[in-house]
Amino acid sequence: MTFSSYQFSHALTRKPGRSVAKGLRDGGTADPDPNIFEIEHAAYVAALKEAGVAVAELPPDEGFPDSVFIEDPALCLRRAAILLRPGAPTRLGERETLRDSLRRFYPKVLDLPEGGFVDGGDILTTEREVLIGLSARTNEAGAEALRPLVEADGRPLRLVNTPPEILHFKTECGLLDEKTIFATEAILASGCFGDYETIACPEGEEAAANLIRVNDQVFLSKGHPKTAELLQDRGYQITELATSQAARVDGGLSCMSLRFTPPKP
Ligand code: CIR
Repeated sequence: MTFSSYQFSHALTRKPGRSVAKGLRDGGTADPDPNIFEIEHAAYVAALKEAGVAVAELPPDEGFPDSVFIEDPALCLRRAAILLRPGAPTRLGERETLRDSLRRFYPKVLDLPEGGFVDGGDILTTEREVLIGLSARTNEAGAEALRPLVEADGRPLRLVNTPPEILHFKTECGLLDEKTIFATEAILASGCFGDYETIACPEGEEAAANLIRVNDQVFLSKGHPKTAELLQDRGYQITELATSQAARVDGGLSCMSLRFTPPKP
């Protein structure tokens, strides 16, 4: 069986800890409630399983308040997994907490060389390329250090810009299928998607753009009725999930899992 860039057999997740209440955030949002976060996270994990994914769930890591956002410290490719270097100082150490877990699935776990910074939330992989959005967390030195590792895995890396008001590139875009990307007007205006088909996120529902395609399902953040209708009209099957607590610390659906298909030995 071959897997495309939205079909996955496995995912790695990490339960939120009590310390998630101290997670990083840009605005003055209220602290997330760890109990409600746990419930929303459990529903997310259940939806991954329902979509046909085997989920390896890691325990909370109280030392890293943002570690529920497991997508940021690593990148899972076709043949190798790469431990990245998250750009927020309090998150840099998260990379090491994933080494052993990734080794269970990947014979090759590589390290992004020191120097620059890259957050996984800035990386969008498609069938034919890997896009990396430069942002406040991902710089050019990090992206260029990543290039040879990604390209050795078989796809070119292309640098694009994340609009400055957006935390991560994928905060406001996501892959719907091999040729279609869903994105907000802010990201679309940068012209970075070239000849992909694009679907614009309805105005006022920008938080819905952090969607993920998982096998036959599109996971969509609850409370975005215009987006839900738009995607259903286009023939996508959607699974709506509550992200009220992740949103308080600038997180969403994509960042709460590493989705991958382990390479064949
Ligand atoms: C952070 O600021 O790093 C976390 N509070 C949120 C990370 C969200 N990750 C993502 O969008 N990929």
